[in-house]
Amino acid sequence: MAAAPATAQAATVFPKSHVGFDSITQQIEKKLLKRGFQFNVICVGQTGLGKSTLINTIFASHLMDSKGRMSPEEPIRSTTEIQSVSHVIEENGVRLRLNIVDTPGYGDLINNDRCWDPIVKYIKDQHSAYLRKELTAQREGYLQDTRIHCCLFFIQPSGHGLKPIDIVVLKKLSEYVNVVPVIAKSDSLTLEERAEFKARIKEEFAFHNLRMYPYDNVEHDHDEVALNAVIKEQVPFAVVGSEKNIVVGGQQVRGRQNRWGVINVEDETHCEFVALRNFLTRTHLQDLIETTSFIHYESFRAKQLLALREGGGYSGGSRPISPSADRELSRSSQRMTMNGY
Ligand SMILES: Nc1nc2c(ncn2[C@@H]2O[C@H](COP(=O)(O)OP(=O)(O)O)[C@@H](O)[C@H]2O)c(=O)[nH]1
Ligand SMILES: [Mg+2]
Repeated sequence: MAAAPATAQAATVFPKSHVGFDSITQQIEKKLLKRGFQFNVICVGQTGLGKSTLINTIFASHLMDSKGRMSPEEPIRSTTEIQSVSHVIEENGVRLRLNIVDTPGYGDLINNDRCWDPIVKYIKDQHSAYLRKELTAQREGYLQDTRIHCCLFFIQPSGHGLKPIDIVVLKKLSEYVNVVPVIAKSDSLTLEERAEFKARIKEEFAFHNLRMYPYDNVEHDHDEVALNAVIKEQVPFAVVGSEKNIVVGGQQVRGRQNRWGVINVEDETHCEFVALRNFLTRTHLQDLIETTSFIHYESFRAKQLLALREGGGYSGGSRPISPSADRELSRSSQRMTMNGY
């Protein structure tokens, strides 16, 4: 972003009677509520790690079919191609359009050479589609946004560490998207094993310089820095998902029965599901959306504009860009140069 021009510090004036501009916050809220919000999540990880189940558990709704069937008559489904499902969920008048993208269980095959390519391509294609819309001369007032705001990366609860392929894929993905890693099915580890596994994964993140979300930002205030420090300590979240209710102490809770007893998904002493859900929905939803736009999309856009300026042409999308968009692209590229990009 361009730096604001320096101006003399203005003194604050308090009007003598109520003017009414303080209602701007309600005006904005009304407009935003009418429009609703869009949140796009992609799930990456091997088949059977509980991706569909976790999404359904986070949003407390049956949004994705799980291979773990709801009834024994249903056939077993497994994900073989990138698919997205959209739902509008509503809470206290706030509408959230949720787009969940399920990816083929990468790493399932014998030859996993470049198996991450379709996933990375999918993420870039959404940036490219947005750029195209942004540059189209007669653009609509509101752009449909399919850019991925969050990539939930499922780590197998092996107890050993990341697999070499995980490191390669995490490196690639984190260039384009906010990556939130989770230790899948953490009920298969004891609390000690879980702590050791987590420490090992953290070491690997640091050693391989893997940049996980949330990021440091100079604009963060003291509270945001403190909150992010807590989150960074918790990442990767050791989660358990379940769509089944079980009865604990006379109460219905979402949980799993395993050979050691009952896991209450929402009990913070059992797993970190609640911490993950709070992080994704209650504290960082807006930041995930903003970071996608200001960091990931901005860097994609800058690269595309640079490529165009250097005569390489627009290389982001699979379709050629329209002549009017091309003209707008070069104008916008000039503007960016003037603004110091
Ligand atoms: N033990 C355990 N099993 C789980 C958990 N989450 C899902 N499962 C089970 O694992 C199987 C695969 O889950 P699914 O969500 O379809 O995995 P996906 O292929 O990654 O989408 C199902 O039988 C689920 O009930 C979990 O946290 N712990
Ligand atoms: Mg699935």
